Amino acid sequence: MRALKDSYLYGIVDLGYVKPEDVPTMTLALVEGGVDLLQLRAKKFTAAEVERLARLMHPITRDGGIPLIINDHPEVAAAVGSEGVHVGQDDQSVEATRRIVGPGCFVGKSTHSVAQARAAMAEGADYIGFGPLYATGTKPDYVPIGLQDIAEVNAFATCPVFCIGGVNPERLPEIVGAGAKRVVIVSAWLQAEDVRGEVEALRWLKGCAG
Ligand code: TZP
Ligand code: MG
Repeated sequence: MRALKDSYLYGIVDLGYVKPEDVPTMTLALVEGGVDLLQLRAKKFTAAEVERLARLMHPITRDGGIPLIINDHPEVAAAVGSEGVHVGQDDQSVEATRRIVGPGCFVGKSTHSVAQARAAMAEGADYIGFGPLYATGTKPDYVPIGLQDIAEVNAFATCPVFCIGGVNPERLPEIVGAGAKRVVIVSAWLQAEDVRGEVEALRWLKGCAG
């Protein structure tokens, strides 16, 4: 199973872009393309439906040797035995989340500023998302934070930092140039004609580690 510290490309099966019936094929395409982590994000769905979808995804991610991460629903993560769970600034704390999922499940947290990144690390998050770097239709209410703080956050980071929000192949070189080591990509992959090929094309990021 891929370790967080060896993870650079993080994909999300976001039900804002993927129909429920297409979840297994999209999951397979992202896994075969070479994502290191995969999240299920289904904002408008019930916990029961999230659990059903997670149970479809989990055998595929497991066969691919990569962690499945459940957004927003620690009870679902605990029920399906996913490797990770992801919480936002308005969700329960990392500690409260850990009490639900247990020690075998890592906890990631969204952050939108340097101060929030520091706080999430102090709180014991296993990784953080940092963004949105650019304006994005996937999270339309959020103000983009730009690229200027990426290097600072990576410099003090005590856990992996995944830059998120408007990341796409055209922008990746400038994002890496600003100090990013790891990224989350949502719509650029989910809307691609050739999902596998688009993930594969960004595998070079893994070689930039160090
Ligand atoms: N958190 C911060 S930005 C974002 C989330 C979930 C959405 C990223 O999606 P996209 O389509 O890659 O901009
Ligand atoms: Mg949330």
